[in-house]
Amino acid sequence: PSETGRVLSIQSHTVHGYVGNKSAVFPLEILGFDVDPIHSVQFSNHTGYPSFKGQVLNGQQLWDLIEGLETNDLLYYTHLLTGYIGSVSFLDTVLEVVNKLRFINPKLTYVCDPVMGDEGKLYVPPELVAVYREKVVPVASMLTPNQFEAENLTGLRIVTEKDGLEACNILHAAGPSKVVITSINIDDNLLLIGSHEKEKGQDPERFKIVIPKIPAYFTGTGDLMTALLLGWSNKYPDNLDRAAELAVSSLQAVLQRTVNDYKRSGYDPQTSSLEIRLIQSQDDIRNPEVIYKAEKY
Ligand code: ATP
Ligand code: PLP
Ligand code: PXL
Repeated sequence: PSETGRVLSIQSHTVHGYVGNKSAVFPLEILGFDVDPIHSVQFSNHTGYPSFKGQVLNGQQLWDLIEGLETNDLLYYTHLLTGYIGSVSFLDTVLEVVNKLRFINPKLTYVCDPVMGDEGKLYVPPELVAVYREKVVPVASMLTPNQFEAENLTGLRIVTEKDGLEACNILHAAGPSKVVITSINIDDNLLLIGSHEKEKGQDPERFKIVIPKIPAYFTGTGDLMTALLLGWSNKYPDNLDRAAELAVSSLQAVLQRTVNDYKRSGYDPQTSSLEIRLIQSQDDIRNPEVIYKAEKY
């Protein structure tokens, strides 16, 4: 395992609950990273609640923070992590941040969760899709779309395992050497597909992990998943399958604990979105027991 690093994480902040930076920063710190969070929004709670209030950072305000860091020579990062981004102007500024960080550290790893929607529905402005496809994917080192996002980025309809693998190939050709499609719905399972193109133009190493679907709806799991993939793939840079086994096993432990806690307090986990029991799961994040195994193709 190699050394850990310094992560700039540009994501949402919620006062209450665990999505965005609230779901990514703590696990990365547990895995030994220094994490500098920039909060792209500050909301009372995630947007799945009946209401929310708060502030949205614009592109200029993001750039102000970057300039503040630059003036003090604080812009050396090993990793940039981005998740949900709500506007084209903010995403364009993120692209400028990628450029600047790569100028300072040409080896910067940019881990991008191209959050656009789920289950056939977009929850970002439709203009963002083209910006992700044309400008963001080409500069990403690792990309972690879900099924719907991979469809939007590739133009493929993804129904089978084979479609998922095909989508990974298209995404590699567009830029990122590591691609993880975090979930494809197949019957009662979620299928994760990972692909690592170790040399440009060579056949990628590919694997899948089958995850039984828990009958509950969680929020912030995608954000936690991408953070864990960043963390473990930095420790195992040449074993994306190993990194994904560790990430999935931690995440499933968090989700099991979450469901059990809600049930114990007499709550039906199927009625609304659950806040993940992140802090209570710190041992499962630091030292996951690998229960979910990768199968190589
Ligand atoms: P994005 O952040 O890219 O929008 P997402 O939030 O849609 O992605 P998913 O792919 O849906 O992310 O989920 C991420 C991971 O969370 C999956 O790989 C899976 O391990 C886990 N997960 C989410 N919901 C469930 C569930 N109901 N049962 C089991 N695992 C789940
Ligand atoms: N729903 C809305 C309205 C969102 O803004 C987001 C932001 O990412 C999500 C769902 C995504 O949640 P998850 O990452 O758990 O799929
Ligand atoms: O990725 C989850 C997420 C991130 N940020 C905000 C959200 C959500 C999910 O609802 O509301 C602000």
